[in-house]
Amino acid sequence: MKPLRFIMVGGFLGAGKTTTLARLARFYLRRGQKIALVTNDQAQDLVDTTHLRAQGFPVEEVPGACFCCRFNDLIDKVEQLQTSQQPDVILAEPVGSCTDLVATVVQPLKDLYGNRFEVAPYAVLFKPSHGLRILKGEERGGFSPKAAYIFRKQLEEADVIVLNRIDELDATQLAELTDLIHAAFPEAPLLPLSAKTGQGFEALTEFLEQRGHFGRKILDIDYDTYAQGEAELGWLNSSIRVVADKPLSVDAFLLDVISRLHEALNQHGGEVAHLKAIALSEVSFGVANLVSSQSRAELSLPSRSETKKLDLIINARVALAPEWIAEQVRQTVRTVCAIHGATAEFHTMQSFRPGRPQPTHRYATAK
Ligand SMILES: Nc1nc2c(ncn2[C@@H]2O[C@H](COP(=O)(O)OP(=O)(O)O)[C@@H](O)[C@H]2O)c(=O)[nH]1
Ligand SMILES: [Mg+2]
Repeated sequence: MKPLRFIMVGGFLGAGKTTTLARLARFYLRRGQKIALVTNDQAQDLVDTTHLRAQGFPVEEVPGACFCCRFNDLIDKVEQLQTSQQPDVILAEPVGSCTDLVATVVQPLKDLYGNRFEVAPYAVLFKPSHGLRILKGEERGGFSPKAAYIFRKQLEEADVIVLNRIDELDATQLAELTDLIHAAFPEAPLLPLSAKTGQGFEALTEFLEQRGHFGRKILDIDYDTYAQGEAELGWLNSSIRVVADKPLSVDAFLLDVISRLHEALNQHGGEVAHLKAIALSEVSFGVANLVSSQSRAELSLPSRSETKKLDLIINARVALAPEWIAEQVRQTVRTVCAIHGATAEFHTMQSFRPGRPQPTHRYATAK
């Protein structure tokens, strides 16, 4: 059997992984290659999985912990996709608070499954909103030093650093970020790109085509700091049925939910790593995002539709107590429902702090 190309794209929460993978998926499909995706989260009800499926892609999800801790589940999901889709390329998105993926995922894939998978160079997205503050060493980079530690470690193990969102950067900002990244990670090639517009995307696809000595940067990492940094984030996944008397605007509803949550969370000073929501009606779907406390809520994918019934999924990763985030989500959804003449029925509400990562495998040296 021809080895299956395995492409994993890492990066912090909200860096643009899902947007990049969806663009890569469309690129390979246009080239006549079959693709399938594997997503990953600490819990069920991941917005990204629903979003990618709604775009028509075959997607399997590894829930419950990161790929490194659920390595065998990752293999199972890939095998399921091989049977159902016969893909040429697997696109994998790890959890955005996860690092040490070269030692725990890339190396085991190469060593234990080298005859079945051909692992592509490991690309990690750089998120400007938090990255600028963290690399400048600002007193509060938006997160504690332990969360900033994870952010840096993710980039340290990259074969290529992808500076995303260049559509939002002017020449001065781009030059400043480029200098900071080169100074912090002098050995890594740097590709500036916009996953949103596609600018610079060709260089990424060319880089990912390469074969050779990639996926070998094993981190020197302190798992205590890593675990504590991850546990500082409150994690919430919730699914909600919304029913209205009269048709409501899906986009206005979504934006209201994310903007009002943003306001509520800001009042308590907890940095937002990523807040996102997807709303699905019978005919359409829309997605709204917020990628940092300093950013603005945006409708990343408008549905341009009205409906009397929608299924809403909310994911929040915020440096605040998870119970408190859950309470804000409940209150905000009820308030927005009242404004739009609707009622909410909460189906699931999972809120917690991620547990200590315990990888299935960890390679101390590269094979
Ligand atoms: N302006 C801009 N927005 C982007 C870009 N890439 C991603 N985004 C937006 O950033 C948010 C988070 O992106 P997503 O792909 O979900 O990030 P992930 O958490 O790393 O998977 C979404 O609102 C995207 O639309 C980009 O290149 N430019
Ligand atoms: Mg994602």
